[in-house]
Formats: sequence, structure tokens, C-alpha cells
Amino acid sequence: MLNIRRLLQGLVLSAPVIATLLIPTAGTAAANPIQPVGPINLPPMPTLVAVVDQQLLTDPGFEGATPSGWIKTEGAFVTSNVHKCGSRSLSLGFLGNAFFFQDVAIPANATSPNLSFYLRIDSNVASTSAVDTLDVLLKTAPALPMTGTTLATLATYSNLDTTNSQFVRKGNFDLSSYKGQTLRVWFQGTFAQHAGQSTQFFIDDTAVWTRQHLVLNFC
Ligand SMILES: [Ca+2]
Repeated sequence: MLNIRRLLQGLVLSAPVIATLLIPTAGTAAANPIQPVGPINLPPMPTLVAVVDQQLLTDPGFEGATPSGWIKTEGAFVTSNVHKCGSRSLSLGFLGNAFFFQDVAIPANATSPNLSFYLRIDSNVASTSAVDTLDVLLKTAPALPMTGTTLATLATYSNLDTTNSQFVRKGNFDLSSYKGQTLRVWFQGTFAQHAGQSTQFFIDDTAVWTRQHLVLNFC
């Protein structure tokens, strides 16, 4: 494969590049073997634009026993009972109301930044109303953890949205409005009290993807 960087490594040029070529002149070889013929303008060196896809969340699959990058309350816990990828997922519901979140900086030059994740909902709640819910929120990211002002509610799921014991992909939620900002990606579980009935939300394989255009100038 052509290595453009190595190919250009030996050249030190400025744009516009001006070079003076020296060539032999007929009949004057003995006294003056070469004569300058003047400057020649060469086209500027190329500018390359590299398109790079990047996933920004840390430990997106909750594979750490204490998942790094995430902050959570006690009722949000890592479980190895079910998982979409790896061997663990993040569970909400067994211990009542709980939430977890991670701060993510959306680059100013990102193209089509978006959030996605896999969600499994198990429930044996008899109610035909949405009594146990999972809200997926975007919040501001102040220095004080466990806080933040809600910027948007991306989605709300409930006991009515069971997934037949399967993980289902959710997204892509558009984050384009937040380029250049740090977001707090927040999963909030809210649960009613049920005798012998419960709802569990399992989240796995989260992702915030961006496509960035990196400009490479060879000059
Ligand atoms: Ca996992």
C-alpha cells in the first residue's frame, strides 16, 4: 500500500511551491555548465481529508465489575446473568429506583454523532399501564456528579415494552445539536411497588459514534 506520509517525508516544501530548475545550456559547458532558467510554479501540495469513525463511551458493554467511566446509584448494578455482548450488562429494577450515567464530549467537528444501545425488558407486572419506566436522558454535565439539567428525553420504555427475553437495539439517537458540548448520557429507572411483580431493564453494548473529518496538510 502506498504510504503517502513516508513518500512525502523527505520533502520540505511550502505552498505555493516555487522551485528553480537548473539545466545544461548548449555551447557554454566549459565556462558555465548549467544556467538557471527561472522560477516555475508548481501546484500546491495535496490536502487529504481522513474520515475516522470513533466510539466515545468508556466501557460501553459494562464489562468491568465496577464499570469504568460510568457513575451509578446502588440500585443500578452489573449482572452476569444476562448480556448482549461480553459477559455482563447493567441492570435496573431489582432494587427500585436507580440511575446511571456517563459524561461524553461531542467533538465540534463530529459528523452525525449518535447514541445507540441494546435493551432487554423483562416484566411480570399485570398492570396494563406504564408503571415501571426507563427514561433515556441527555443532561448538562456540571462538576457536581449526580446532577445536571435535562436537555432532552430521547426515549421512554416501560413494563409494556417487554422484549421476549431478547436484547433489542435502540437508536440511533441524533446528538448533532450538541456538537462541541459535554453531555451526561443518563439512564433513569423508576419503579412502582408491586407484590410479587417486577420489571427489569438490562442495558448493554452502548455506543456514541461520531464520524470526524481530519484534515491532513502536507506542506
Ligand atoms: Ca456486556
